[in-house]
Amino acid sequence: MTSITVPHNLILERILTLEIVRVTERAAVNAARLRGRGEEKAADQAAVDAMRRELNNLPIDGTVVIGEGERDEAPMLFIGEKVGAAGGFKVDIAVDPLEGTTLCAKNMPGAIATLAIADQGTLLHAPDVYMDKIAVGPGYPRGVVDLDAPADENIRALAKAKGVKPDAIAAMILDRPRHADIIAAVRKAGGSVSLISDGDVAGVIHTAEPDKTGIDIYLGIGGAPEGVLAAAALRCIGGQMQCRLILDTPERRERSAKMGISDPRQKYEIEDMVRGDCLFAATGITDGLMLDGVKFGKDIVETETVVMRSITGTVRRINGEHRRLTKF
Ligand code: VTB
Repeated sequence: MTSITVPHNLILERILTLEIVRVTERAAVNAARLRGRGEEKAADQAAVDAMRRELNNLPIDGTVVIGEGERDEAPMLFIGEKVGAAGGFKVDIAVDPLEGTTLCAKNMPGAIATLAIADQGTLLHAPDVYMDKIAVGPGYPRGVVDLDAPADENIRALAKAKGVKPDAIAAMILDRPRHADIIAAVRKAGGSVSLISDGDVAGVIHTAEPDKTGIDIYLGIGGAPEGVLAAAALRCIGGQMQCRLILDTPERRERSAKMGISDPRQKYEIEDMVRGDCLFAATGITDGLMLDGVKFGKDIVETETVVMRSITGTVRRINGEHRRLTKF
Protein backbone atom coordinates (compact mmCIF):
# COMPACT_ATOMS: atom_id res chain seq x y z
CA MET A 1 0.00 0.00 0.00
CA THR A 2 1.37 3.45 -0.84
CA SER A 3 2.28 5.82 1.97
CA ILE A 4 2.24 9.57 1.89
CA THR A 5 5.33 10.82 3.66
CA VAL A 6 5.13 14.25 5.22
CA PRO A 7 7.82 15.81 7.39
CA HIS A 8 5.95 15.58 10.66
CA ASN A 9 5.13 11.91 10.23
CA LEU A 10 7.65 10.70 12.73
CA ILE A 11 6.18 12.79 15.46
CA LEU A 12 2.60 12.32 14.43
CA GLU A 13 3.02 8.60 14.10
CA ARG A 14 5.24 7.79 17.01
CA ILE A 15 4.18 10.13 19.75
CA LEU A 16 0.50 10.15 18.93
CA THR A 17 0.41 6.37 18.77
CA LEU A 18 0.78 6.25 22.51
CA GLU A 19 -1.04 9.48 23.25
CA ILE A 20 -4.26 8.40 21.57
CA VAL A 21 -4.44 5.32 23.76
CA ARG A 22 -5.19 7.64 26.65
CA VAL A 23 -8.05 9.16 24.68
CA THR A 24 -9.90 5.93 23.97
CA GLU A 25 -9.07 4.55 27.44
CA ARG A 26 -10.75 7.46 29.17
CA ALA A 27 -13.78 7.37 26.92
CA ALA A 28 -14.12 3.64 27.52
CA VAL A 29 -13.84 3.88 31.30
CA ASN A 30 -16.41 6.66 31.50
CA ALA A 31 -18.87 4.78 29.32
CA ALA A 32 -18.21 1.51 31.16
CA ARG A 33 -19.38 3.03 34.44
CA LEU A 34 -22.80 3.17 32.78
CA ARG A 35 -22.77 -0.38 31.40
CA GLY A 36 -26.01 -2.25 31.75
CA ARG A 37 -28.05 0.72 32.94
CA GLY A 38 -30.22 1.06 29.89
CA GLU A 39 -29.05 4.62 29.42
CA GLU A 40 -27.70 4.86 25.91
CA LYS A 41 -27.56 8.64 25.75
CA ALA A 42 -25.92 9.09 29.14
CA ALA A 43 -23.25 6.50 28.34
CA ASP A 44 -22.57 8.10 24.98
CA GLN A 45 -22.32 11.54 26.57
CA ALA A 46 -19.89 10.25 29.20
CA ALA A 47 -17.68 8.81 26.46
CA VAL A 48 -17.90 11.97 24.36
CA ASP A 49 -17.00 14.25 27.28
CA ALA A 50 -13.95 12.19 28.18
CA MET A 51 -12.77 11.82 24.62
CA ARG A 52 -13.08 15.53 23.94
CA ARG A 53 -11.22 16.45 27.10
CA GLU A 54 -8.34 14.16 26.21
CA LEU A 55 -8.23 15.15 22.54
CA ASN A 56 -7.81 18.74 23.66
CA ASN A 57 -4.62 17.75 25.50
CA LEU A 58 -2.99 16.32 22.38
CA PRO A 59 -0.34 18.25 20.45
CA ILE A 60 -2.58 18.48 17.38
CA ASP A 61 -4.56 21.01 15.42
CA GLY A 62 -7.34 18.58 14.73
CA THR A 63 -10.62 18.77 12.88
CA VAL A 64 -13.34 16.25 13.59
CA VAL A 65 -14.44 14.97 10.19
CA ILE A 66 -16.37 11.94 11.44
CA GLY A 67 -18.11 12.70 14.69
CA GLU A 68 -21.26 12.66 16.70
CA GLY A 69 -23.23 14.43 13.99
CA GLU A 70 -23.54 17.86 12.50
CA ARG A 71 -23.07 20.93 14.68
CA ASP A 72 -26.76 21.61 15.36
CA GLU A 73 -27.50 18.04 16.45
CA ALA A 74 -24.30 17.28 18.40
CA PRO A 75 -23.11 19.63 21.12
CA MET A 76 -19.65 18.03 21.23
CA LEU A 77 -17.30 16.36 18.80
CA PHE A 78 -19.52 17.58 16.00
CA ILE A 79 -18.30 17.42 12.43
CA GLY A 80 -16.05 20.42 11.88
CA GLU A 81 -15.20 20.87 15.56
CA LYS A 82 -11.60 21.86 16.23
CA VAL A 83 -9.79 19.84 18.88
CA GLY A 84 -6.29 19.74 20.26
CA ALA A 85 -3.86 22.06 21.96
CA ALA A 86 -3.17 25.15 19.90
CA GLY A 87 -0.33 25.10 17.39
CA GLY A 88 -0.15 21.36 16.90
CA PHE A 89 -0.01 19.26 13.75
CA LYS A 90 -2.90 19.51 11.34
CA VAL A 91 -4.88 16.30 11.35
CA ASP A 92 -8.30 14.87 10.49
CA ILE A 93 -9.99 12.94 13.26
CA ALA A 94 -12.71 10.32 13.08
CA VAL A 95 -14.34 9.43 16.38
CA ASP A 96 -16.90 7.03 17.70
CA PRO A 97 -16.57 7.53 21.46
CA LEU A 98 -19.12 4.80 22.10
CA GLU A 99 -19.49 2.40 19.16
CA GLY A 100 -22.38 0.18 20.16
CA THR A 101 -24.43 2.38 22.50
CA THR A 102 -27.05 -0.35 22.82
CA LEU A 103 -24.39 -2.96 23.58
CA CYS A 104 -23.16 -0.78 26.44
CA ALA A 105 -26.64 0.04 27.72
CA LYS A 106 -27.51 -3.67 27.77
CA ASN A 107 -24.01 -4.77 28.85
CA MET A 108 -23.68 -7.00 25.82
CA PRO A 109 -20.34 -7.93 24.15
CA GLY A 110 -18.53 -5.68 21.71
CA ALA A 111 -18.93 -2.04 22.77
CA ILE A 112 -15.75 -0.04 22.10
CA ALA A 113 -14.43 3.51 22.21
CA THR A 114 -12.61 4.21 18.97
CA LEU A 115 -10.90 6.88 16.90
CA ALA A 116 -8.66 7.35 13.91
CA ILE A 117 -6.24 10.18 13.20
CA ALA A 118 -4.83 10.99 9.77
CA ASP A 119 -3.08 13.81 7.98
CA GLN A 120 -5.34 16.75 7.27
CA GLY A 121 -7.56 16.30 4.24
CA THR A 122 -7.04 12.54 3.92
CA LEU A 123 -10.15 11.07 5.59
CA LEU A 124 -13.43 10.77 3.72
CA HIS A 125 -15.92 13.27 5.12
CA ALA A 126 -18.78 10.81 5.24
CA PRO A 127 -22.19 12.10 6.30
CA ASP A 128 -24.06 10.17 8.96
CA VAL A 129 -25.95 7.96 6.51
CA TYR A 130 -25.94 4.25 5.79
CA MET A 131 -23.16 2.60 3.87
CA ASP A 132 -23.05 -0.73 2.07
CA LYS A 133 -19.86 -2.59 3.01
CA ILE A 134 -17.85 -5.66 2.11
CA ALA A 135 -14.52 -6.51 3.72
CA VAL A 136 -12.03 -9.37 3.75
CA GLY A 137 -8.71 -9.74 5.49
CA PRO A 138 -5.17 -9.60 4.06
CA GLY A 139 -3.59 -12.21 1.83
CA TYR A 140 -6.16 -12.41 -0.97
CA PRO A 141 -5.71 -11.23 -4.56
CA ARG A 142 -7.08 -7.74 -5.05
CA GLY A 143 -10.72 -7.79 -6.08
CA VAL A 144 -11.33 -11.34 -4.81
CA VAL A 145 -14.79 -10.19 -3.70
CA ASP A 146 -16.85 -7.31 -5.02
CA LEU A 147 -19.48 -5.11 -3.44
CA ASP A 148 -21.60 -5.39 -6.58
CA ALA A 149 -21.45 -9.18 -6.90
CA PRO A 150 -24.15 -11.35 -5.32
CA ALA A 151 -23.23 -12.56 -1.83
CA ASP A 152 -23.26 -16.25 -2.86
CA GLU A 153 -20.77 -15.51 -5.63
CA ASN A 154 -18.51 -13.69 -3.17
CA ILE A 155 -18.59 -16.62 -0.76
CA ARG A 156 -17.62 -19.05 -3.53
CA ALA A 157 -14.86 -16.76 -4.81
CA LEU A 158 -13.44 -16.30 -1.33
CA ALA A 159 -13.55 -20.03 -0.62
CA LYS A 160 -11.68 -20.72 -3.85
CA ALA A 161 -9.03 -18.11 -3.02
CA LYS A 162 -8.67 -19.52 0.50
CA GLY A 163 -8.45 -23.05 -0.83
CA VAL A 164 -11.42 -24.33 1.18
CA LYS A 165 -14.99 -25.37 0.48
CA PRO A 166 -17.64 -22.64 0.84
CA ASP A 167 -18.89 -24.35 3.99
CA ALA A 168 -15.64 -23.31 5.69
CA ILE A 169 -16.34 -19.62 5.05
CA ALA A 170 -17.97 -17.53 7.79
CA ALA A 171 -19.59 -14.16 7.16
CA MET A 172 -20.37 -11.57 9.81
CA ILE A 173 -23.51 -9.54 9.21
CA LEU A 174 -25.59 -7.09 11.28
CA ASP A 175 -28.81 -8.76 12.36
CA ARG A 176 -31.33 -6.55 10.56
CA PRO A 177 -34.36 -7.35 8.39
CA ARG A 178 -32.67 -5.43 5.54
CA HIS A 179 -30.06 -8.19 5.38
CA ALA A 180 -32.47 -11.12 4.94
CA ASP A 181 -31.47 -11.59 1.29
CA ILE A 182 -27.71 -11.55 1.79
CA ILE A 183 -27.98 -13.86 4.81
CA ALA A 184 -29.98 -16.31 2.67
CA ALA A 185 -27.49 -15.99 -0.20
CA VAL A 186 -24.48 -16.71 2.04
CA ARG A 187 -26.21 -19.78 3.45
CA LYS A 188 -27.30 -20.90 -0.02
CA ALA A 189 -23.64 -20.87 -1.08
CA GLY A 190 -22.82 -23.07 1.90
CA GLY A 191 -21.28 -20.38 4.11
CA SER A 192 -22.15 -19.76 7.75
CA VAL A 193 -23.40 -16.47 9.13
CA SER A 194 -22.41 -14.89 12.44
CA LEU A 195 -25.02 -12.31 13.29
CA ILE A 196 -24.22 -9.29 15.45
CA SER A 197 -26.75 -6.89 16.92
CA ASP A 198 -24.40 -3.87 16.67
CA GLY A 199 -20.75 -2.99 16.27
CA ASP A 200 -19.61 -3.30 12.69
CA VAL A 201 -16.29 -1.48 13.18
CA ALA A 202 -15.07 -4.53 15.07
CA GLY A 203 -17.01 -6.75 12.65
CA VAL A 204 -14.88 -5.55 9.74
CA ILE A 205 -11.65 -5.77 11.75
CA HIS A 206 -12.43 -9.39 12.67
CA THR A 207 -11.86 -10.36 9.02
CA ALA A 208 -8.18 -9.47 9.38
CA GLU A 209 -7.65 -12.29 11.89
CA PRO A 210 -9.83 -15.14 10.64
CA ASP A 211 -7.90 -17.79 12.56
CA LYS A 212 -8.63 -16.04 15.83
CA THR A 213 -12.13 -14.69 15.16
CA GLY A 214 -13.46 -17.33 12.78
CA ILE A 215 -14.72 -14.54 10.50
CA ASP A 216 -13.63 -14.45 6.83
CA ILE A 217 -15.84 -11.75 5.38
CA TYR A 218 -17.97 -8.85 6.56
CA LEU A 219 -21.10 -7.97 4.56
CA GLY A 220 -23.99 -5.57 4.75
CA ILE A 221 -25.28 -2.11 5.47
CA GLY A 222 -24.20 -0.13 8.54
CA GLY A 223 -23.25 3.42 9.40
CA ALA A 224 -20.94 5.37 7.09
CA PRO A 225 -18.91 6.88 9.95
CA GLU A 226 -18.23 3.35 11.23
CA GLY A 227 -17.19 2.42 7.69
CA VAL A 228 -14.46 5.05 7.59
CA LEU A 229 -13.18 4.03 11.03
CA ALA A 230 -13.02 0.40 9.97
CA ALA A 231 -11.25 1.40 6.74
CA ALA A 232 -8.61 3.18 8.83
CA ALA A 233 -7.99 0.00 10.80
CA LEU A 234 -7.70 -2.12 7.65
CA ARG A 235 -5.35 0.45 6.14
CA CYS A 236 -3.05 -0.38 9.06
CA ILE A 237 -3.38 -4.15 9.17
CA GLY A 238 -4.19 -5.00 5.57
CA GLY A 239 -7.27 -6.42 3.95
CA GLN A 240 -9.72 -5.17 1.38
CA MET A 241 -12.89 -3.20 1.79
CA GLN A 242 -15.36 -1.73 -0.68
CA CYS A 243 -18.17 0.58 0.34
CA ARG A 244 -20.89 2.74 -1.13
CA LEU A 245 -22.87 5.46 0.64
CA ILE A 246 -26.62 4.98 0.55
CA LEU A 247 -27.83 8.35 -0.63
CA ASP A 248 -31.40 7.42 -1.41
CA THR A 249 -33.16 10.73 -0.78
CA PRO A 250 -32.60 14.22 -2.24
CA GLU A 251 -31.90 15.47 1.29
CA ARG A 252 -29.11 12.91 1.80
CA ARG A 253 -27.61 13.63 -1.60
CA GLU A 254 -27.65 17.35 -0.87
CA ARG A 255 -26.08 16.88 2.54
CA SER A 256 -23.33 14.70 1.15
CA ALA A 257 -22.71 17.10 -1.74
CA LYS A 258 -22.11 19.82 0.84
CA MET A 259 -19.51 17.56 2.40
CA GLY A 260 -17.71 17.30 -0.92
CA ILE A 261 -19.17 14.08 -2.31
CA SER A 262 -19.66 14.66 -6.01
CA ASP A 263 -20.58 11.14 -7.15
CA PRO A 264 -23.32 9.66 -4.93
CA ARG A 265 -22.78 6.18 -6.44
CA GLN A 266 -19.00 6.08 -5.94
CA LYS A 267 -17.60 2.74 -4.85
CA TYR A 268 -14.96 3.49 -2.24
CA GLU A 269 -11.90 1.37 -1.62
CA ILE A 270 -9.86 1.73 1.56
CA GLU A 271 -7.51 4.22 -0.15
CA ASP A 272 -10.47 6.43 -1.11
CA MET A 273 -11.71 6.61 2.46
CA VAL A 274 -8.30 6.95 4.10
CA ARG A 275 -6.05 8.62 1.56
CA GLY A 276 -2.85 8.77 3.61
CA ASP A 277 -1.20 7.37 6.68
CA CYS A 278 -3.30 6.98 9.77
CA LEU A 279 -3.47 5.76 13.31
CA PHE A 280 -6.36 3.74 14.69
CA ALA A 281 -7.14 3.00 18.33
CA ALA A 282 -9.94 1.21 20.16
CA THR A 283 -10.49 0.38 23.83
CA GLY A 284 -12.96 -2.26 24.95
CA ILE A 285 -15.93 -1.10 27.00
CA THR A 286 -17.73 -4.42 27.30
CA ASP A 287 -15.90 -7.73 26.69
CA GLY A 288 -15.76 -8.65 23.03
CA LEU A 289 -14.01 -10.82 20.44
CA MET A 290 -11.49 -8.06 19.75
CA LEU A 291 -10.95 -6.52 23.18
CA ASP A 292 -11.68 -7.14 26.83
CA GLY A 293 -13.97 -4.63 28.46
CA VAL A 294 -13.08 -2.30 31.32
CA LYS A 295 -12.60 -4.07 34.64
CA PHE A 296 -13.33 -2.16 37.82
CA GLY A 297 -11.40 -3.41 40.84
CA LYS A 298 -11.36 -1.96 44.34
CA ASP A 299 -8.44 0.40 43.77
CA ILE A 300 -7.64 -0.27 40.15
CA VAL A 301 -9.28 0.04 36.76
CA GLU A 302 -8.04 -2.15 33.91
CA THR A 303 -8.39 -1.44 30.21
CA GLU A 304 -7.39 -3.16 26.99
CA THR A 305 -6.59 -1.07 23.92
CA VAL A 306 -5.45 -1.90 20.44
CA VAL A 307 -3.53 0.77 18.56
CA MET A 308 -2.39 0.48 14.95
CA ARG A 309 -0.12 2.49 12.64
CA SER A 310 -0.44 2.33 8.89
CA ILE A 311 3.16 3.41 8.23
CA THR A 312 4.60 0.22 9.71
CA GLY A 313 1.54 -1.98 10.15
CA THR A 314 2.46 -2.30 13.80
CA VAL A 315 -0.35 -3.36 16.09
CA ARG A 316 0.07 -2.88 19.82
CA ARG A 317 -2.21 -4.20 22.49
CA ILE A 318 -1.91 -2.12 25.60
CA ASN A 319 -3.22 -3.32 28.91
CA GLY A 320 -3.68 -0.36 31.22
CA GLU A 321 -3.75 -0.65 34.98
CA HIS A 322 -4.99 2.65 36.27
CA ARG A 323 -4.39 3.45 39.94
CA ARG A 324 -4.96 7.17 40.14
CA LEU A 325 -8.67 6.91 39.64
CA THR A 326 -9.42 10.61 40.05
CA LYS A 327 -8.18 11.16 36.50
CA PHE A 328 -11.31 9.62 35.04
C1 VTB B 1 -23.86 -0.06 12.53
C2 VTB B 1 -23.08 -0.49 13.77
C3 VTB B 1 -23.34 0.36 14.95
O1 VTB B 1 -25.40 1.03 13.99
O2 VTB B 1 -23.20 0.99 11.90
C4 VTB B 1 -25.31 0.24 12.85
O3 VTB B 1 -21.71 -0.44 13.57
C5 VTB B 1 -26.16 0.90 11.80
O4 VTB B 1 -27.38 0.22 11.59
O5 VTB B 1 -22.74 -0.21 16.09
P1 VTB B 1 -28.81 0.42 12.37
O6 VTB B 1 -29.33 1.81 12.16
O7 VTB B 1 -29.67 -0.60 11.73
O8 VTB B 1 -28.59 0.15 13.83
C6 VTB B 1 -24.81 0.51 15.15
O9 VTB B 1 -25.35 -0.76 15.38
C7 VTB B 1 -25.08 1.45 16.33
O10 VTB B 1 -24.47 2.67 16.12
